[in-house]
Parts: sequence; C-alpha cells; structure tokens
Amino acid sequence: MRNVAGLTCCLIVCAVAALAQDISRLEHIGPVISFTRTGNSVTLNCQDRSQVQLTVLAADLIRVRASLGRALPQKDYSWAIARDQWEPPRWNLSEAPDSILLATDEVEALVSRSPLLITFRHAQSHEVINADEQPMMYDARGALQGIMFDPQAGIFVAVAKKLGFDEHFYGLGEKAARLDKRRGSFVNWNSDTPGYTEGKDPIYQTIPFYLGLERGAAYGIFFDNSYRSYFNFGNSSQERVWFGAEGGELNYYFFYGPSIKKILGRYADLTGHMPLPPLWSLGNQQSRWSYYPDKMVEQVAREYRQRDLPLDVIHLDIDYMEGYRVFTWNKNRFPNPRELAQNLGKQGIKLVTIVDPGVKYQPSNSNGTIASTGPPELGPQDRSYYVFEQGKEKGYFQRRKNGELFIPKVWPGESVFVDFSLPEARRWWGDLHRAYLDYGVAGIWNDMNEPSDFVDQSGKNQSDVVSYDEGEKSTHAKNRNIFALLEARATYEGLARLQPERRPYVITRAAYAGIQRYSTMWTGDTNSTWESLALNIPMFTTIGLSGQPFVGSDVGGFVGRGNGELLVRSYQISFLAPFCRNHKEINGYDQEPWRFGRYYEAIIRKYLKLRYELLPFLYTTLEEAHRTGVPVFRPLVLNYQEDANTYNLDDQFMLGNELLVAPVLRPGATERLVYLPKGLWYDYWTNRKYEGETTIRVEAPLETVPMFVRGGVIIPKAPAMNYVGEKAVDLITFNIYPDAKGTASTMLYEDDGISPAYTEGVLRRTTISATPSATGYSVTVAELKGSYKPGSRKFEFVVKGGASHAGKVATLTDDGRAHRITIP
Ligand code: MIG
Repeated sequence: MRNVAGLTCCLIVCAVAALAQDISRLEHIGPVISFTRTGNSVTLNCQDRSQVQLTVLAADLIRVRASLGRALPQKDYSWAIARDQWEPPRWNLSEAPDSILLATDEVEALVSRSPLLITFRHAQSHEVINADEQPMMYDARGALQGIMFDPQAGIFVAVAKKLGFDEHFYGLGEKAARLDKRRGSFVNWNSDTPGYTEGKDPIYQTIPFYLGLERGAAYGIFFDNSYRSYFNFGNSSQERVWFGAEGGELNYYFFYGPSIKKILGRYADLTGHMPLPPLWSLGNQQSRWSYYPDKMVEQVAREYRQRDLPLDVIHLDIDYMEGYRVFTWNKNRFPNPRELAQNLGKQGIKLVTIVDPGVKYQPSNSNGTIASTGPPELGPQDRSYYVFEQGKEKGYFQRRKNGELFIPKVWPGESVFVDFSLPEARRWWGDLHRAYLDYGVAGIWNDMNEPSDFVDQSGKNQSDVVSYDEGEKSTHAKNRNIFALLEARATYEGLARLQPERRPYVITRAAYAGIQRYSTMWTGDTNSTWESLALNIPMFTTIGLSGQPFVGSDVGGFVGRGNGELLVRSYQISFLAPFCRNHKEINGYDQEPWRFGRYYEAIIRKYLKLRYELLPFLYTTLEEAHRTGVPVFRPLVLNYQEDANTYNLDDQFMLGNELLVAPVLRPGATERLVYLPKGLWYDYWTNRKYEGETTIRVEAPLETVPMFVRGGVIIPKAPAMNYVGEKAVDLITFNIYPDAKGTASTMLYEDDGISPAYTEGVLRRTTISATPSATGYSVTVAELKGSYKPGSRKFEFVVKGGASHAGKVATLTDDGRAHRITIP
C-alpha cells in the first residue's frame, strides 16, 4: 500500500516537473480577425474561435480575459474580486494594420494581430514593461491530460512572458521559498504539509499574484484562476516566464506601478482591503495542541501573570470539543466555558477556539445518551450531533457527482464538509459560532481547510465532489483552492452578524486571493529548527507583498524540539510580526517562554514588553496596511525598490518605513552583517548614527536583535503593559530621530480598538513634526483629525541621536488642539 502510494506520488511529482519544463506541446491562440469595443472593453475575435477581452479598469490596471478555442462565456465572476465597478478612466483605442493599441495616461497595451501578442508599455516613453514571449496557449489536443488533476474539468491554459535579464519576482503568497522568486517554479494546490522545509511546494495557500521588478520599475500580474496553477519565473528557460492552470479562463489583471506600493494599493482595491482586527490581536498569544482541561488553561494564564509576561490571548486547540465535533464543548474538560472565559477576562486574556471544516459524520444513533434540554453545544452528542443533523437536513454538505455524501476522514473520523459556495450554508455556518460567542470566545482559528483529508491529501479522493458555485456545479479541480476563502468568509460574516459591535478576529491556514477581507493567517506547521526560523522573514515579507498584511508563524516552531536560544531568536522576529503566537504540536516539548530557564525567559520578557510599548506604532502601521494595502512587515525592496542591494535580501526586514531589523538566524552567532540603505540610520539600542548605503558588522549577543531607526521618523511608544487595555495609553513618548536636516515627522493612528466605528470615521490621526528653529528645536502637534476622543493625556518628546538637542525632553498635555513647543 505504502509503495503504491509512493509510486503514484512520484508519478504526479514527475509529471508536474515535466510540465514545468515543457509547455511546447500546447497550441497557440489564433491571430486576430476582428475586434469590437464596448464600454471600457475591447474584444478580439481570433481565427481559432478564441476570444480575448482587454478591459481598462484604471489608468494602471488592465484586465486580460481569454477563452481559448471558444467564445467568452456570459458569466463572469470570481470569489476573489471585491470590486467590479471602476471609475471609467480616460483611455484611447487606435488601430494600425498589424496592431491595436489601448492607451491610458499611464500604460498602453499594444496587441499585435498575427501572431496575437500583448505588450504592455509605459504610456509616455513607450518603453516595454512586460511582453508576451509567445501567443497564449491551450491544450487543444489533450496533450497534457496525463498530468491534469481532472481532465474533464477543463483544459490547460498558459501565458508566456519575456524574462528580463535582470528581472526580479516577488509574491505568490505563502511559499516555503526565498524572497526573490526569479528562477523558481511553483505550483498552487492548497496542501496540508506538516513540517515543511524550504523548497516544499505547494503548501497551504494559493495567491496567484506576483510582482516583476526590473531597473527599479515594477508591474504586477494577478492570474485569477483557482484551478491548480503553475508559475515559472525562468526556471527552465533563460528567456521565459510562464504561468498557467489546469482549466478555467486565462484571466489575469495587469498592474503598472512603477512603484510597488502603488500596485499593492490597486491590488487591495481589486481583491479587498484588510479590515482592522481588534487591537488586542496585536497582543501576545499563546497556544499549544492542546491545553485542557480548563484548569490547565487557567494555569497558563497564571504563569504568564505571575512571571510578569504580557499575554492577550490563549488558543484552544481541537481537544476542547466533544470528540472533535465542531461547535461543541467537552463537558469533562470544559464543563463551564463561560466561567473560564470570565476568569481569563478578568486578567485581560481572551480565548480563541479552533474550528475545523470537518463535521463528524454521525447518523443518529438510538443507543446514546439523550441530550438534556439546554444549548446543543453542551449536550452529550453521542446520540445525535446537532451540526451534522442540521446540515444534512438542509442539504448543505458536499456531495459527489453521483449524489452520495462525500465522506473524508479528518479528526472526528468519517466527516463531511460544507459546500461553502452556497450562500445559505455560509450563513448557517456563520450562525453556528454562537456556540462559542455565547460563552465569551473572542476569535476563531480555521485549520485544516485546504481541505485536508486523511484518506488522501492529493485531493484525488475529492475529484468528483461538486460545489454549487453560483449554479455552475463545478468540481474539486476548480473549488479546492477557494474552499478556505469561502469558509473564512462564512466565519467572518457570522461573527460580524452575531457581534456587530465588535470586529471579527479570524485566523486561517489555507487561502485564496481575497482572503484578507475575512481573515488573518499563520504559516502552519513549521519546524523548531534554524532553517525553519530563517524562512520566517522571506515568508512574512512575501505574504505581505501578496495582499495579506496580518502574518505570523508559530513562535519557536511547531514540529520537533526547540531550545532556549532558538526560542529567543524566534521571538526576536515575531515580536514585530502582526501575529505573535507561540504554539507547539501535541507531543512536542513544552515551549512557553519560561520552559528553558530564567536567562531565556528574561530576554523574551524584554521583547514582549517592547512589543507592547511599540503597539501605537504597530497599530498605526497596521492601519496603513488596511488603508493602502502596503504591509506592516516589509522586505527592504518594498521601501527601496531602486536599490539593487535589496533585491534578494531576505535575512532583514522593515517594520513600516521606520524600523529596520536584522535578526540572528544561526545558532551561536553573536554578530552579523547588516545592510543599511541610503539615508541616515540610528542604532535603536545605542542611538549611534550610521550613514546608509553600506553594509556594517554589528554585535548581536542573544540579548540583542540588531534594530535601526531611519532618520526622519518619530516612533510613538506607550507605557509597557501586560495586555491591551491594562492601563490607559497615557504618556505617549514620541521618540524623534532627526534626518540629516534635523527634521522628523509621524502620524499616529488611534481608534477604540474594538468596534467597527473606525469605518465611519471614529478615529484619530495625530500629526507631529519636528524641526530645528532659530530658538531651539520645535515640535508641532497639528490640530487633531477625526472624531475619536481618547481623553486628555500627556505627550512626551525625546530627541534621539547625537544632534545638538539629543536627549532633550519636553512634555505637553494633549487636549485635541494644535500645539507648538520649542525645546531650547
Ligand atoms: O492535523 O489541531 O496546523 O496548528 O495544532 C493537525 C491540531 C491539525 C494542524 C495545525 C496545528 C494544530 C493541529 N492541526
């Protein structure tokens, strides 16, 4: 059995590898024979009956949609897209004997008719940004059928682009790979891959969006196709980039920058902006598989508090349930979940429960215990399991083509999955979360939603499973990669409905593009190894460049045994990641901050305290991500895209535009090299100044993660606390790091941190600028913007560095009005 499985696996892997080498067996799209214009679209009719539609959505956004060998279908929808109405931009259509040109103010698409090739150019200089290397391709004769997941579900389609000699690639979401994807080859097929190492592909998520960067100018391509897809950035060819999928339309969006930040903003407009999660989700979180019974959860809380370690959240993994039945509580382990939540709540700690998509397959059984009257989630479940009963009765579970229920095996044993493409099923699933919220659970963690199936992780066992899919009744080939997106949507919308006064907090493992509208994420089952730790940086930055700003990884690693040094170095990265949660596998050695002795615990405490002090800054940066699509945790290339030294730099990162962090990623290392881009930099710990565009060697004993602050910024800090809301954010210290001219500025963002009122403008922006003046050093607090009222509190200004006013401090009482003070 094992051998057979191994062999099949090899066949699939080999076939995929072969495909990566060879798209030459595909047919080319035919030449253009005519075209029509309707609204902002131009439709090209091709000799082989293919149709291609180019639509101008914005001056820097053009959609290319092609149906190969047949006419474009009327139906046009995608689960990923958040916006389909765009302000009609100004653009021109012109025609020449051998070409058609669509030109906006920023970009033009030149379509040669025969062969049909699309070239995107800069609208003013006509310089080529990105060009087809071959006409679009499709598998008209079934040449690739042997390797297709489900040949009945579609035909292989592909696009080939010219590869620039010095072109770099970023994005594709969660990949166990380095930052620059140049020369890489990737597959998207959401997969449960515990203990993955660098190079493992695919893993959990599918974000078919990438950025190309050459000579400092960037473009983006979002290939919105949920079938198993392939991206090859010059892996097998010196000249070609190609991407394709095992079915569906050749549907992609072309974004022109040249700034990466601008592209990320557009991508967020198209696929959705991340809503703000509750502020406490930026707090420290603790998990393991699994804390139970309730007494142990309380003990974890007590340890944190007694040891003066900050903590906002404890996670309950799968063992809180009655026999892994989702939306139930085990009555022996958690007899009184409400009381537990209340006890934790008094200490400022919130509960997050895991929810898997597998619903135990449990036809009613007359031998079990009869449920007493009372909420079904607290009942015995053995005679009748209400979630299975309701879902079956309503017809919400996935079925095979022949009408039979699809019965995968997951934690509860035989299970069923919900067809989340059914709007009523999503609503029902969302409402089921009452079984948690009623007891005070504050957030939901969606695991196993690739969806994982112990019968067969490749998806073959699910190949004939049908989803409603807007009436298309499509199969797994199309729906696997969007299953988690739809589940997260059901969860998010459910939480928003059940608690309209609170922001939903959802965490997911699997995803498709657009997930940021509903959920935050973590990078699944990493290892407690230095290699796995080093992957944190390129993975977090890449996920951020792919539209998901709220990222993080199990601090300390999930699989295998860690140690104090590894745990400390892990916190020295994650204390600045949006999701900061220590988590461990069921049989793993304990890994809470105190488990390796006081020396390590003290260092971890220092970084957790610093995280809480930096929360005003972290939250301000998160709000920027929400508003602009530009992530919190950034690769240097995002802030310095003209600087080629940053193009493959993946052992350093930046937090916003302000902080540069260079963690230690090897055991025993106590120094490292750090690249500082152009500008003035301050060592965060010593305030020593450096002129940038240089590589320096710095000391990095275990107590210290090298951090640098960019000259010209102001970093706001709150008092240290052990959970969000423990103390009033009174005394905000603004640390001023002057640039070469002595000036610096910031804009602090604040709101109530918990309700959706910020979406209605209940928020506050405090703009502060500092500049040398004739009489001293002036700090200006502009008149406050927004209707959120934090009440009166003290501001303190501290000038950093060796400047003449360094070390000088001034304070004022913030009353919402403009102020100007001069430090003599
Ligand atoms: O098959 O719920 O990635 O975080 O602890 C393993 C148990 C299922 C995988 C998740 C991990 C979680 C674990 N889960």
